Amino acid sequence: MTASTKGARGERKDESGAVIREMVARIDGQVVRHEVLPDDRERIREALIRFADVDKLDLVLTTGGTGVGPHDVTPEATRAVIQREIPGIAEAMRITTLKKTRFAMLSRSLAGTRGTTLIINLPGSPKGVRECLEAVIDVIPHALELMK
Ligand code: MTE
Ligand code: CU1
Repeated sequence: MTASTKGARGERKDESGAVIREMVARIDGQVVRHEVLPDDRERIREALIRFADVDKLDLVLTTGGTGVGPHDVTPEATRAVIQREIPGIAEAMRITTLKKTRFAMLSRSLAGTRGTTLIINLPGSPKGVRECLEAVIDVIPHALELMK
């Protein structure tokens, strides 16, 4: 799920979506849904609940809206839907990628579970998505296995 007000209006191409597709293929996963939503806490919250409770997806990766801008609300929407937080996933993304980009400390990304769905926030830039997923992707299959 891409959180981008400009993306939702069709004013910005979604490059992070392609990076997610490529990274998910590394763990033999396949992207079955892709939605671009505006930075709207309620819309994002509703979509996350639907992905978990109705579509019952294994993994939901969000991109964007994790920073400290006035419109960045993805972590708040995620906080409202997860039942169990997995702080280590977000910690690993920040610790690992801080060595490359000091700005990594500005992402407020969260990760957690809702039912059998794992939800992970990623920053908005394609570079950020790649770096953060590289830091955690190999552990995701084991997490999903444990959640069943
Ligand atoms: N993390 C990594 N690994 N690489 C990056 O380039 N960009 C940072 C940070 N996390 C970045 C990153 C920047 S510049 C910002 S402002 C925050 O993520 C929040 O980005 P977002 O609001 O697009 O989610
Ligand atoms: Cu930034």
